[in-house]
Amino acid sequence: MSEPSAAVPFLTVQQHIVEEQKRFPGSSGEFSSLLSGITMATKMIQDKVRRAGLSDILGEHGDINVQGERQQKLDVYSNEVLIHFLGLRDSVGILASEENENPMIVHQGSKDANYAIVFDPLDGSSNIDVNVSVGTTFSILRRPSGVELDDSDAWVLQPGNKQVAAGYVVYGSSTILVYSVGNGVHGFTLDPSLGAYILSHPNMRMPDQGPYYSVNEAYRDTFPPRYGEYIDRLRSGVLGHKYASRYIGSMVADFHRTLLKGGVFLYPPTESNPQGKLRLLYEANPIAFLAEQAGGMAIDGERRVLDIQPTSIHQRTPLVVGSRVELADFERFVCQAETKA
Ligand code: P6P
Repeated sequence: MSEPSAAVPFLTVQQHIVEEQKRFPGSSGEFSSLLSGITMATKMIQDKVRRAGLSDILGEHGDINVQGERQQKLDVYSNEVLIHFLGLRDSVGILASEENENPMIVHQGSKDANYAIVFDPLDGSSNIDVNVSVGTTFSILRRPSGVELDDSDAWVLQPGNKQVAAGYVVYGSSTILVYSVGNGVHGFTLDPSLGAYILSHPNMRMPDQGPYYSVNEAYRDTFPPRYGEYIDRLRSGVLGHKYASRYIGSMVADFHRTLLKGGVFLYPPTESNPQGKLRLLYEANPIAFLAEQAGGMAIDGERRVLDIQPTSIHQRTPLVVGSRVELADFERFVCQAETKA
């Protein structure tokens, strides 16, 4: 069982969000209700992830999802659990998932339905069978004024700077929930003996500079040339030290390390994914929100990710996210060079 320490008060995530939502006059407990949907669902997901090798849940579900990817059984389970628990909240009007082609309307006609939740139920799921960390990402948007439930696109196709909350759960050597409601970034470690997420990383700050760059270098030949030259700069020591490379191939895990240790994570445009591989609404936006709240930065190679106006629910974007020193150098070396070109 986690023991309280003088440095960190012994708080559950529910107790923490009650304090946080006092910043939102009239929020009437909506956030704690929404977040309890996330915590309940992810506790069930992590239980399956931890036992994936023991139950008949490994391997492919056989179906192909909207991304054209073979659905892993855990993908399907995770999606169904999140839809169930988030759909129970009267304050939720729209759910949108990486696994579903279209947004889902819940609580038709409820006057309290003021939030849309966009999520990737199990990011990195291709790593499940080889026991590599995977994650759940979520983004919470407020209903645009004057928009009805049946205009579900209007609810979700909002720029990331409209997010009222965002976060992820990383199912790694421990299960950690990281979230922000715009008042800093806070991390909670699941205590299996209590079945509760306990505050373990209050007020997380991304180091101004880090030791690592994180990119799939197998595609380097198809990056825009300046990206490869930028990576060479990091390796050369021009920023004060020679960077090491870390790449897990699971965005949530790669970002979680970047948040804790600093550095830069990149998924550039490639030949097979000229718009980048990562999804704007439920991968890049929540990550960018957290990065900025923790003192870091997130761009799409040209502009702030959070300022991108989405045009479709599953649209992709390039992503460069991380510490201020590395991102400022990227902007000078890559963005400004391309502007001059
Ligand atoms: P690649 C996992 O499939 C994912 O969507 C992200 O979690 C991860 O960052 C990326 O794809 C890895 O892609 O092309 O390097 O295998």
